[in-house]
Amino acid sequence: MRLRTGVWAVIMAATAMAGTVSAKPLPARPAASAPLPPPGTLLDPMTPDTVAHYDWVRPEADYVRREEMIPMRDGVKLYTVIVYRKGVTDAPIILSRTPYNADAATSRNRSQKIEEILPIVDTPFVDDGYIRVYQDVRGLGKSQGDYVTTRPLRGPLNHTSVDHATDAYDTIDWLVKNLKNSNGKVGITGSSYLGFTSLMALVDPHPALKAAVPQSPMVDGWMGDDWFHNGAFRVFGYDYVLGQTVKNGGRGGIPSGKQDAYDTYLSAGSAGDYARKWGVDQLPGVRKMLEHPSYDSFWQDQAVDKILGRRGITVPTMLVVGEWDQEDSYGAPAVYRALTARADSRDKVSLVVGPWRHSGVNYEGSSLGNLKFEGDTALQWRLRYMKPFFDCHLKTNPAPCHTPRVITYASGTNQWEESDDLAPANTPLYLGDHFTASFDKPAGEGSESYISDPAKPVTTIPRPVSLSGTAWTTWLVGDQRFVDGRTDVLSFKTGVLTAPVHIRGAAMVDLHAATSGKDSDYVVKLIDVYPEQNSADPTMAGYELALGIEIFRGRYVHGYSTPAPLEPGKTYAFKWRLPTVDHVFLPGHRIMVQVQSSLFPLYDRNPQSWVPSIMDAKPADYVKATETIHWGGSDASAVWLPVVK
Ligand code: PG9
Repeated sequence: MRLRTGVWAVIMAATAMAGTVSAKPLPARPAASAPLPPPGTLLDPMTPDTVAHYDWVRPEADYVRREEMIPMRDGVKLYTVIVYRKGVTDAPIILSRTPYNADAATSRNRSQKIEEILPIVDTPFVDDGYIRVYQDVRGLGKSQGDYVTTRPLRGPLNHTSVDHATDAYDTIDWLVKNLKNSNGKVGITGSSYLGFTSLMALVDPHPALKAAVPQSPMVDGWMGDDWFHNGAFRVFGYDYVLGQTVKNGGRGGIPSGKQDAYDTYLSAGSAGDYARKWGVDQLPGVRKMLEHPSYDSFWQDQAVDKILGRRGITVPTMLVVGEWDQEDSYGAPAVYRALTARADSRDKVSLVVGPWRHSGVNYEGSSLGNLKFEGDTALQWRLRYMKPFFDCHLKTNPAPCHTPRVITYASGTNQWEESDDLAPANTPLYLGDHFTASFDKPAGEGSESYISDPAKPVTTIPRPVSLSGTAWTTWLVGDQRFVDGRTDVLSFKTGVLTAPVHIRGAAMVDLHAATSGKDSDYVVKLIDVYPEQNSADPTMAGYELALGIEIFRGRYVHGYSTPAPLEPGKTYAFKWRLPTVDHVFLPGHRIMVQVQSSLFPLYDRNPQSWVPSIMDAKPADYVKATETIHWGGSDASAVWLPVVK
C-alpha cells in the first residue's frame, strides 16, 4: 500500500505550561511530507493521521489508470487520466478535454472493473481495446494555468500563445509519443463544453488526430447556444458561471432560497440589476456578458462555426445534436452548414440528430419526458454509428468507412434514417384568418393582436419555475397546453392532417409583425398537436409537443450587431431559424404555430421601450405594448418547413 505522507502538521508541543518548563525536550517530529518510518518502527502516538493524498490501490483491477501532468508549449501542465484494459496493444486513443473534472470522470465507482469506473459510453471502446483519455482543461480541476470560459482561439481576443487548439495538439503529441501500446491514432469526443473542445482540436490539427465526434457543442454563445438566443439573454447562466469559476462557494448557484425562478427574476428587474443584487456582477464571466449584449466582435470572433467555416477541416467529423437540446441546439447544425458549404470539407462532415435532450446521447435514450421511443436510441446510435465511425478511422487496418452524411431519428415514426442532406426550408405553412394555419396562402389578409405586458411575461414552463434538474432537461418536450387561455399567446392551427408531414432540418420563421413599442421580442413555437383521444396512452391525448421553440429580439431586425429602435406601428419581417429536427406529423394530428412576446424566466424581458442595453433597463423602462401579427397578402407570416419530399 502506497501512502503519501503529505501533511505532517508542524506540532510544536507546548513545552511551557503555567510557567513550568519541561525538563526533557520532546522528540523532533518528521518534517512536512517526510515519509513514515519503515514498518517495524513504532509510530509516535502523536503522528498526525491526516495525509494529503491516497492513490487507490487496485490489486485486482482489470485496467491500468495512469495520471499524468502533460506539459503544454507554454510550460503549463494539464492533468490527464489515461485508462485502458490491461494488456492492450496497438490501441487507438479516444480523448476528451473537459472542464468537469477528469478525475471524477474516470473514477465513477471504486471498482476493479474498467467499465465501472468510466462513463457507460466508453464500455464498447475499452472492451474493444481502445485507450480512453480524459484531461482537465487549463485552469480547472487538477490542471495548471489560467481558466477562461470557452477560451477563444489565439488572435484578437486571445493574446497568449495558447488555446484549446494548441492544448489539444500538445496533448495528442505527448500521447502518441508516450503511450507505447497505442497505434498512434487519436479520436476526440465529448458533449457540450467537451464538444467545443473537440471542435477546437480541428484547428491546425495534430496529424495523429484522425476523427472527431463533437456532441451538442457550444459553438456560438450569442447566436443560439448557452448564453443568448438571437439576442435574448439567459439570465440563469450566472449560476453556471458561479459554479464554474468560483473556487469556493459557487456551487448551487445564486442562493435566493426561492422555489420559483419566475418570481426571483421578476422581482430583481433587468439582468444587470439581478447580477448586482446578488453580487455576481463581480465575476469576470458575468461581466463579460453584461458588457457585450449585442453581437459584437467579442462574440463573432469566437464563434466556432465561423472559425471552421473560414478554415475548413481536414479531420473526418461527426457532429451530434439532440432534437430537444435545451442548451446548445444551435452549434452542431451551424458547423454542419458552414462546412458543407465548402467543397474541401463537405465530404468530411456528417450530422446526427437524435431524440435527445442536451447531452442525452450519453445516457439512456428510450424516453424523454412523456415521449417514448423504440428502445434505447442513444445506445443504438453509439453502437450503430459512433463506434463504426471511430473504428474505421482509428483502428489499424480498419474496415472501410460507410458514414452517411445525415443520420436522424424521425420522432413521430420512431425510426433511424440515413440521408444525404437536410431538407431545405422551402414549404411555407401560412398563418391565416380565425387562427388557422395552412399550406395554402390565405385568400385575404388581416392581422391578430395581443398586449404584451412585461409585468406579466409568459412563463417558460408552469410555475413554480425551476430551471434545473429534470424540469430543465425535459422542458422542451413539455405539453404546451399550459399557456391555453393566455390572451398574449396566439395559436394558429391546421385542420386534422390526412397524410403525414415529414420535416427534416431547421424551419425558418418569417413573422410579419408590428409593435406599438420601440422594441419587442417574438417567440415562435412549432407544435405537433396530438389527437384528442388516445386510450392506450392518455397522457398523450391532445398533447401539444413542440418541435422547436425559439426567440428573436426585435432590435436586431436590421442585423445582430446593429441594434436599433423599432418604429412604432411599422410592420417588419422578422426572420429566424428554429432548431434542427426530424419529425413526422402523423395523420390525425394537427400542426400549430404559437406566437408570443416573452419566454420568461428563461430569457430576460424586453422592456419594449428603447434602451441602449436591455441589461441595464430600469423598472420605468418596462412598458406594455400592442403586438400585431399579420397574415396573408404582402405581409404573409409563415413558418417555412423543411418538408421531405
Ligand atoms: N452547455 C454547457 C456549457 C458549455 C459551454 C459553456 C458553458 C456552458 C455544458 O453542458 O457544458
